[in-house]
Amino acid sequence: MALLPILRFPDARLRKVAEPVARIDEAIRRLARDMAETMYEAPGIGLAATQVDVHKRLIVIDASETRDELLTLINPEIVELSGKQRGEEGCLSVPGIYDKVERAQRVVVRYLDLEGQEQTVEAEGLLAVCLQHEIDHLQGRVFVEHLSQLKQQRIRNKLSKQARITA
Ligand code: K1U
Ligand code: ZN
Repeated sequence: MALLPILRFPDARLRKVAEPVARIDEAIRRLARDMAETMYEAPGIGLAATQVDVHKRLIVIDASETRDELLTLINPEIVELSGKQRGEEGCLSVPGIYDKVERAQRVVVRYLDLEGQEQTVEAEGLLAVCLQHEIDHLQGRVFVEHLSQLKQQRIRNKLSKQARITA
C-alpha cells in the first residue's frame, strides 16, 4: 500500500470533473486501498480520487467513531436529498480551514462496490455531509466554494502565506 500526495486548494486540478469508472480492475482496487490508507493516515473521514489527482468517480469514507466502517463508493450518484443542516466542515485539500456549510440533512446515494455490485447507502448527519462533500469533489467543487467570495479570498491568502513559509 502507499500514501498518496493530496492536492491543495487552490490547485486547478481540484476543479476537474471526474469520469465514471468503466471497469473495476486491480488498478482501481489498489487505488481504493491507497486512498483509504491516505485518508486514515491524514487523518480524515473521507477522500475523493480528485484530491489525489485521479479524475475518476471513486471515493472512500469512514465517518464512524471507531474508524472501522470503511465505505468505498465507485460511480456514486445522489438519488435523493431532503432536509437541511448547517455544520462545520474541513477538507484535507484546505488544511487548517473549517467553516459552516449548509447541506441536505439526509441523502440516498447509489454506487458500485469493489465487486461491481450496485449498492445504496441512506445517511443522515455527518455521514450525509461527508457524502455530499466528497461527491462535490468529483464535480470539481471544494467546500470553500460554498462560502462568500470574501471568505474564499481570505482562505487563498492564508494558504499562500502558509505555502511561502513551508517552501
Ligand atoms: O474531503 C476531505 O478532504 C476529507 C474531509 C471530509 C469532511 C470533513 C468534515 C465535514 C465534511 C467532510 C476531512 O476528513 S477533514 C478532517 C476531519 O474533519 C476529521 C479528521 C479526523 C477525525 C474527524 C474529522
Ligand atoms: Zn474535501
